[in-house]
Amino acid sequence: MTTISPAITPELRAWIVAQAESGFPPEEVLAAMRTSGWPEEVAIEALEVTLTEHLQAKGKPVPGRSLPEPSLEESTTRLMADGHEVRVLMAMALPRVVVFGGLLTEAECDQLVALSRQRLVRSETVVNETGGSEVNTARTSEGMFFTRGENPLCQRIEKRIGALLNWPVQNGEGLQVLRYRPGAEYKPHHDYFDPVHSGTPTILSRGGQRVGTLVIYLNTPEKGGGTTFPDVGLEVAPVKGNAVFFSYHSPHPSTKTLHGGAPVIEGEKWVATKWLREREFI
Ligand code: PD2
Ligand code: ZN
Repeated sequence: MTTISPAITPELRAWIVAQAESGFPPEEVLAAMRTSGWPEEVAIEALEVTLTEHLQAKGKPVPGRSLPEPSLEESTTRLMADGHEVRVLMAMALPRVVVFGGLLTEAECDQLVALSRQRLVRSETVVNETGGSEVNTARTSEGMFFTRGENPLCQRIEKRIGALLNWPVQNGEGLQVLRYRPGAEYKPHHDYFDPVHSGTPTILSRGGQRVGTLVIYLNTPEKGGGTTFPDVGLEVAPVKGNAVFFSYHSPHPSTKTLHGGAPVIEGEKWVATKWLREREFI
């Protein structure tokens, strides 16, 4: 994972973790750092970065960190998102999964497909060592990325997603559109970036970790193409205009967010994916 400040040496990191594990509260660790001459701002950043990384690496939630989440306390059946009514079809606690009905209208789905069709190229996946991307047999779809706010349709959809999931529009990556032809699939994977890989710091420098995913179905395939969550035996049916949302508080399998796109058996499958980052995505 990233080490933003060069001041955080491996020795300092180990010392901070040891203090925390011995039960010293962060204020006392901070006071000790101040006494040994660390400027307050540098000490706070070192503490924050080190303890966040330590908790994340252990798959534990980071206190005070919020996640994208629909306001289901307002209603468990329908929500208003930027003036658009969305149905809640299913909600699950672990993994945190919520399935929405009617997130996009039929016309919006068709427009998104029309705007992306000519720009599709064979999908690539992240190369762990470098943070770059390459073609991979685990993902046999074709895809393209819109930049955030690229056109009025993207702007409208992004605003709706931001309102639905209570997450800043700026923290979202641009919408990605994927087309799967018969036989194409996306083998089970996690959407977060694994901290152990050497390419991860480069990816995280653009807005931190991914903390949530929204896959929107832009058509209804004839057969196959569900979104699967193998850890819990869940399969979400791909229905035009509907969407599946899931969030993950840390980049760890304990979030049970392993998921895949099952092979399309008949017809095509089109989806738009919105990934949500911790901070502004640049
Ligand atoms: O198309 C899907 O169902 C799917 C499955 C798994 C999409 C993604 N992951 C993704 O875009 O991350
Ligand atoms: Zn995925």
